[in-house]
Amino acid sequence: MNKTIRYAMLLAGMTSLPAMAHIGYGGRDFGSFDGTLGASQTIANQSATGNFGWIDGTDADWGDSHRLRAYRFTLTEDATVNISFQAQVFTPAPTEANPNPTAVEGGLIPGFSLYAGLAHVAPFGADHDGGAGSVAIRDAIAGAGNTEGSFRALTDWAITNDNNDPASQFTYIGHIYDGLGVDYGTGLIAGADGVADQYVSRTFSLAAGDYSIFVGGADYANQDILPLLPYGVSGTVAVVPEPEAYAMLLAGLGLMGAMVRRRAGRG
Ligand SMILES: [Ca+2]
Ligand SMILES: [Ca+2]
Ligand SMILES: [Ca+2]
Repeated sequence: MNKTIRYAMLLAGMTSLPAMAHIGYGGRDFGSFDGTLGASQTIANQSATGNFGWIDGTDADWGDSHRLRAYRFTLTEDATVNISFQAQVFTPAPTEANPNPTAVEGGLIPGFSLYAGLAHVAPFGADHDGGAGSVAIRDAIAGAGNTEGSFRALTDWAITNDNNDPASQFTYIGHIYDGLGVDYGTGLIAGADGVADQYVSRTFSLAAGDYSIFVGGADYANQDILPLLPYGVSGTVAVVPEPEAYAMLLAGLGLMGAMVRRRAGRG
């Protein structure tokens, strides 16, 4: 579609929505974990606007971070964590501006990327795609006017606030998205989980530090469907055994099984 027409349609869609939130973690901080196995935190009743925010950050013109939700967590020690997100239907709490909210859409096709690093948090101003500093960061890499936003799902990216504070750096660690895989003309986007069940889960072995997760939809074609609706999502971060330890445990169980069988055979 002609870029100008698409932009006009986007603007038309935005006027019917509440004010767009810049990048923030309010209500979406999974908290702090040490290496204690089994520690876990779930955050439900969140929503992303539109069902395409994540996959739109895999293409040549990058993506708009307003179409995703940012989450954070902290590891005080090295740990292996499982991160999962799934579609969720819920009715938002009433507010003064919206005393009778309707239920969110339940059809989120989730995708997420994990990064080391955090966006600016208070007392600093919130990061957003439209500020002069953020545009300058993008133009320096992709050329002037070649991007629709700062979000990149498959690699590092950076963004800043209206005060031009030193940029927030997101160092890419990994990603996953729901379903059999999307190809919008440039080949299959790697990282589909192979099961279209509106659920994604991936395990990462991480060093101590601060992490951001950006979650959004993976329905590339959906970005032309207006108005943009909120799609509900629930997510969990859990400390799990290292893959190596888990493999050793399974091998150990297998060995015990063999010994038991041999003993039984002798009897
Ligand atoms: Ca894009
Ligand atoms: Ca787009
Ligand atoms: Ca899945």
